[in-house]
Amino acid sequence: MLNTLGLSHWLADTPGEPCGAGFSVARITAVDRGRYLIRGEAEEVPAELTGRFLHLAESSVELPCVGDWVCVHYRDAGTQASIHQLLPRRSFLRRKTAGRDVEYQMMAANIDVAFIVQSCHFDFNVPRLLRYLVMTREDHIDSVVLLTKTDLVTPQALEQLVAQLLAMGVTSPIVCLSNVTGAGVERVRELIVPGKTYCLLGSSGVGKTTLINRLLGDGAYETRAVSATGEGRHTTTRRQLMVMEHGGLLIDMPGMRELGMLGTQEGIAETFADIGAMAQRCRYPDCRHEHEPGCAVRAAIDRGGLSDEHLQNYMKLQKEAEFNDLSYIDRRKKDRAFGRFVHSYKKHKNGDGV
Ligand SMILES: Nc1nc2c(ncn2[C@@H]2O[C@H](COP(=O)(O)OP(=O)(O)OP(=O)(O)O)[C@@H](O)[C@H]2O)c(=O)[nH]1
Ligand SMILES: [Mg+2]
Ligand SMILES: [Zn+2]
Repeated sequence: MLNTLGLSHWLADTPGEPCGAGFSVARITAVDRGRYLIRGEAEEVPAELTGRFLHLAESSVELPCVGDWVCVHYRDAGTQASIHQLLPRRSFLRRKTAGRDVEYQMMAANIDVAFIVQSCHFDFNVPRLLRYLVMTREDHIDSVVLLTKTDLVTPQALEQLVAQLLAMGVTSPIVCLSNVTGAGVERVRELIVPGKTYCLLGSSGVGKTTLINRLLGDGAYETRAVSATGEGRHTTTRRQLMVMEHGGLLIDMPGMRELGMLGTQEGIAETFADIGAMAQRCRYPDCRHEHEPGCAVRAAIDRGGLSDEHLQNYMKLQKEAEFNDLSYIDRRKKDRAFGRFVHSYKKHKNGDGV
């Protein structure tokens, strides 16, 4: 059971018993406003953090998120559990929270591959796609681009979209699919390896949940009434991990409105490696590739060896990352959202900390 959840894969570098005597290892399968679901040897059960866990956590980053491995203690004949310890993360996805203060929010942990989902209809947006690629690369997570709703565009239009991505230097595999006709869905299934964990990232309404339903088989996950016109939408509100029949692990995520670029300099450098390589030949080491003499990047654009749009994307992300890093340092001392969370959680628990 635990290996079905990807444990052997996660333990590859850390042999031995991860939790102490009397504790069991389990995986967080869902998080919904401070309430957890976990899965260990048995069925999925609700779980809560111990008072001690909350007391020791110094920021929201140290709280469990979907995909985390934790040490738990079962109660009430195994129908409830308390979470005592968070096991080290092999990878995680985080983002800057929306709002004035720059804070982290953990999205998911122990991810092997991120499916970055965009619809080839209204949602298609290259700069946004690049942000997702930068974010996942920064966290050393492999990425696959999924273009959904191919039934709504002509094959020629689709070809153009893919050409745009390739021209922008996207090197991740790209799969085009339609949840309506089923075209391309089997290619996605073939990419999924048993025991590995995949998450689906992308804007609301691009078809993430619909695809998961297709991959899991009819009615396995969320049943919802969708009319012939596609009305009757069901917006995902919580992150949730599901097990495919052949053993692949899928995490559904709510659509994201704002994607923070916290601490992503390294990811940007890798995504725009072509620009980095050219910049080595600029006359001045601090060249901003604007109007400086001897700028190798500008020269490449003039020669037609680099697209101006690609450079603009790079500069925009670079500026954003610098800004966010600065404001984060200013504000990290007061993790106010976390304080509010602990407060409401303790109230919710009525002080019955374990
Ligand atoms: N035409 C067409 N419609 C699709 C396709 N995939 C999904 N849809 C429709 O698009 C709408 C949104 O799909 P969802 O799967 O709920 O989208 P989501 O990405 O999970 O959205 P959030 O949960 O809000 O993040 C639904 O009405 C689906 O029926 C597709 O390939 N083609
Ligand atoms: Mg959804
Ligand atoms: Zn330059």
